[in-house]
Amino acid sequence: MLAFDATGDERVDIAYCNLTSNAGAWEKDPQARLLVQGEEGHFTDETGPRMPGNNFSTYACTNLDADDDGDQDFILSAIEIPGFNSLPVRAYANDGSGNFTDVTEEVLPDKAAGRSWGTAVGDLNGDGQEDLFIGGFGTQARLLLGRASK
Ligand SMILES: [Ca+2]
Ligand SMILES: [Ca+2]
Ligand SMILES: [Ca+2]
Repeated sequence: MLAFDATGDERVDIAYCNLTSNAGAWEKDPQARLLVQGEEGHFTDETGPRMPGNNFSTYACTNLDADDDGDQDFILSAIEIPGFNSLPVRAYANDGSGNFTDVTEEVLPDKAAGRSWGTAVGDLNGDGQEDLFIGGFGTQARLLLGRASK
């Protein structure tokens, strides 16, 4: 679960990702969800209009400003369940108002696939760009170095 301002109104929102089950049968909807904070601290589930639909399960998610445009984007470590199969890590770009679009194919290398597990963000090579580490369960862990946008 993540708490960050997705919508750009300086109120913290809540995003979370889900597994349908612990590698067993389909049990619950694994849709990643976004709860938007309104006035007086009330949260509304705005997943439908704001988030891409997903049937994959997600072990972990993280937020970072991946495209350097000042808003927080979203990374999901996706796994196919039932089964326990590798999938590409997903990247969702924020339009600045908290509407997310799946931009995986444009921004992540093909090799960013696996049974992805926990994720962490930090500038590991000291170039000022955030980098992304993706753990793997029985598959290769990945380190993706951020590049400055042109
Ligand atoms: Ca907000
Ligand atoms: Ca951004
Ligand atoms: Ca870096």
